[in-house]
Amino acid sequence: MTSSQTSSAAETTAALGEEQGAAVRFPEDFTWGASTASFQIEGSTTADGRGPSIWDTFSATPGKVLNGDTGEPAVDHYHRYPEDIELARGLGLGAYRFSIAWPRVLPKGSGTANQAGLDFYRRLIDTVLEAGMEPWPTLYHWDLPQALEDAGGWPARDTAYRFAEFAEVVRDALGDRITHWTTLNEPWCSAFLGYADGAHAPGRNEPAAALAATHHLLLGHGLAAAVLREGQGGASRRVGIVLNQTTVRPHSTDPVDISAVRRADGVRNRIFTGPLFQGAYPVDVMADLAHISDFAFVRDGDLSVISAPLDHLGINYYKPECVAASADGIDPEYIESGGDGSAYVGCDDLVFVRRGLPRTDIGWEIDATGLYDVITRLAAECPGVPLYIAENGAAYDDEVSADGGVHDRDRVAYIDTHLRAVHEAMGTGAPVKGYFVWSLLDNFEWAWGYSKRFGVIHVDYTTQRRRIKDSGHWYARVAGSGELPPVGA
Ligand code: IFM
Repeated sequence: MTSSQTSSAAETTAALGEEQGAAVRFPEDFTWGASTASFQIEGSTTADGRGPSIWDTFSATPGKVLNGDTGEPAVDHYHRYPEDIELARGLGLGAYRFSIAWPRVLPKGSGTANQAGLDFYRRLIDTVLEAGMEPWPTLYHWDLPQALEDAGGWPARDTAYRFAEFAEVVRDALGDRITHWTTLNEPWCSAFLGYADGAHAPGRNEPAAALAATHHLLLGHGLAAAVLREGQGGASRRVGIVLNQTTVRPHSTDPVDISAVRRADGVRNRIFTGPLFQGAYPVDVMADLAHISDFAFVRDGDLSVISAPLDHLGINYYKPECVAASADGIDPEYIESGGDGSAYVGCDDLVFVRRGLPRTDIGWEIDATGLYDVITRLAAECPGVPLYIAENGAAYDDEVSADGGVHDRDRVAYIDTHLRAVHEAMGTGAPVKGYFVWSLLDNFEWAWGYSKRFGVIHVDYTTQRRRIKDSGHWYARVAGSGELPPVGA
């Protein structure tokens, strides 16, 4: 590779390399946690009054999810949460991040709350607290009530108001037990994978709708954040959002590739950070997308609701992207097909390129310098806001060995390298306050079904038996000591 961006990545790698091999210490008050999400682990999709979500509908549609997998029974966390929280406690974690299924609480998305659904989350939260961990709920991790999709979904403005209604119900029922709240997880996926690319629920291929969905997700975030800050205890609540920003690198130094990066970065990153941190959609992004949407969905006052200051910002990071203006001269083997390309609305002419780096078993290239770049960029864009790595981890085809263990050395190496990148970014002054590994448990990996395992705890999907993987034992040592051991130790 000959790109300038690649050489900047190499420089960063060299910088990270200064720490490779050495023990690395994190601050005493650093939060060590693990993340999960409701639809991916709970199962019991019709129990106790839960209504259908878009993922129930989507996964029941032939051809949408690999092997026809659905959210049933997932890893039966709905019943096995005491065991799962006990396992997390045993790893010595300080925090457990999970999401609250909107259709369990408001089966039709709006209206009468389902007490049994709220009771489940109260029991879960109490169990987390009793285990000495801090519960970190996310209000929306993609399981939109189907009734709201039937009414238009996120492209419809009303959904943002229904989300604020959901936030109010949850706040009133559970607000006395929670400090750190997250409104949305990865709104890019909800908007662009769900409404443009169609690989995620609800599976629509409507670029203009994806842009409207983006705005209404952000508006929903702003409205819900305000609701969470109101009422008794509101002043002590910390409210944030989790974004999956990534570094977009150019395939070469050719100005056309640099321009390709500007466009892809616009619809992946800046379409969110502009409204959130500057109270405006970037002018160049709106110009790039003018042939798709006139952004008339933005109404007076929306942007000030969206840009209310955050108490914390979550970063989910797995891989960087690399784009080229055209496929000319690129080995076809390196051209991504079936990747996220069609989710980059307005970028259909661009080519997403692999750089020939090692990949995890979901096919994602491993490059921790991308995480360093995302952290340092966001630290500069929203100065002073505490940052949390809300998800980071790797999918590998784990097997249970004859000795009963799961020896997932590749996952340990992935997490270790990325934690070193976090530490390096902190060395530049980035206020990273915690790290949540994705994921506590193997689970339903969306369109991949159960075929991709991200957990630091293995789940046998036939028996539901849990086994802590080597990565789980390793992560427990890191969390317990606050220190990354020297590589190879
Ligand atoms: O499993 C997902 C999670 O739900 C959201 N972030 C990325 C993970 C891995 O794909």
